[in-house]
Amino acid sequence: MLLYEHPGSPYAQKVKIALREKGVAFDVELPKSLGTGQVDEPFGMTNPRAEVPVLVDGHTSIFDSTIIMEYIEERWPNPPLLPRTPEARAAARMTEDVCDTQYEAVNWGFAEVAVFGRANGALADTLRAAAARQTTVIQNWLAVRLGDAAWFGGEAFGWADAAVAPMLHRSVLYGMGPPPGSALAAWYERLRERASVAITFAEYEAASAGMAATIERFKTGERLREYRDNRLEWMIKSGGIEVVLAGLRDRNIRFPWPNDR
Ligand SMILES: N[C@@H](CCC(=O)N[C@@H](CS)C(=O)NCC(=O)O)C(=O)O
Repeated sequence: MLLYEHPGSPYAQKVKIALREKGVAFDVELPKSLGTGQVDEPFGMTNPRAEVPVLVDGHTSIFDSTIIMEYIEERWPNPPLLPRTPEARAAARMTEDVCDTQYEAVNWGFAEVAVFGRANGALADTLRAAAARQTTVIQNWLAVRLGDAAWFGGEAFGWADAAVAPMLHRSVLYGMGPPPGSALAAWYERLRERASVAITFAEYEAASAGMAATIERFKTGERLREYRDNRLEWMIKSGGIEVVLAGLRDRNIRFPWPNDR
């Protein structure tokens, strides 16, 4: 079992938490071409979008973290991560979908400013403030879904917890965590204690230490940030269309496959 990944990818983190919950052993590989959009090495052949994660299981390779989650659940049913009833399963999938689309885009947009330095001055303030407001909206939505349960699916850790984990963790690292003393903050404390999560977060933190060189590559255009669907939408709706235009001018962003650039 091989997982093409980047330890910082929240989608890869979700999948690693699921594999670890199931007790499935796997190797990890960081594709050399990640961030270029190139599809001409073994990794690229597995995903025309040139995105991680990709799970390779023998002759089968699967891209997109949600499809990988489905595969993991079907291939290793025990312990189950999805709850039993159709209603609860749909609820878990909706939580995952919001995390993968709207929530991830907010964290990504914040990082474009705070980590990758794509905006300064008033524009940076606007984008940071938008990220903070939207984070609160999404965390309030999550707090209602969690209620007073231990986990998003009720008594047992599961699918939705694995999906929320990397997103909320990123918010905390960016200083936008849930209010102290809230049920969501207590969930986060419980979450961090879980072995599957603790290892995955530790790998992310270890990789973050070497980020400076990577950030430079994205400035020079040696690497191209992928401005895709929800991320592109976030930048525009939050007031950052100038960031997109500058990225096109400086040729250090890319749009998703298929494209001519
Ligand atoms: N919908 C995909 C999104 C995956 C994705 O966007 N991965 C990012 C890393 S977080 C990536 O590999 N980007 C490639 C790039 O930036 O060139 C999934 O759920 O797996």
